[in-house]
Amino acid sequence: MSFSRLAMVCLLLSALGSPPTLAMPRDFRVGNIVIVQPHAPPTRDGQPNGVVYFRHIENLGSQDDMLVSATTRRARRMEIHEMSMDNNTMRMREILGIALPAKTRVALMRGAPGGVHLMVMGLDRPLFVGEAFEVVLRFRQAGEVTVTVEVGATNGAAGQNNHHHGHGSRDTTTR
Ligand SMILES: [Cu+2]
Repeated sequence: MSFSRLAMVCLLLSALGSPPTLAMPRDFRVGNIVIVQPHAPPTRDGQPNGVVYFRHIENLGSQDDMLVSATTRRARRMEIHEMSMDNNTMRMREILGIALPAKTRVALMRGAPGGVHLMVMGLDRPLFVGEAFEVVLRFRQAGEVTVTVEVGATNGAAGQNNHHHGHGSRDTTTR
């Protein structure tokens, strides 16, 4: 390959590597914990709460770990939730943490078994597609890490924010 062609390829690659507007979810690491693609669906005007999902969180270590808390400057507080069926009604409740067994990858996408997610309670303003915000995650063993959460329809389910019951939104019942 000639030098100029190589230079061209490099130019193309660097152009691809830095998309100016369309942000892609990224991966983060702290100790043996890898946090893959933190993302959040957009929220509507007046909707007080949002949700953060991950493609997965993986524990590469040989010691069990647990995600025990999360915080963000964008909201009053965050909680860890899981979904369950109760008399044909989907409910969610706060749990103490997300278990991350050694050498295991835990799926935390919308619709994944268990329906575990991070709830962002009391947003300062709506989450818009294309923006990003920082969340600090605390793991019992691995410690603390700041991740960037991309807002977008990364799960192919845009506009379906109404699986969240009982958190102050009026229109939470599924029609
Ligand atoms: Cu929730």
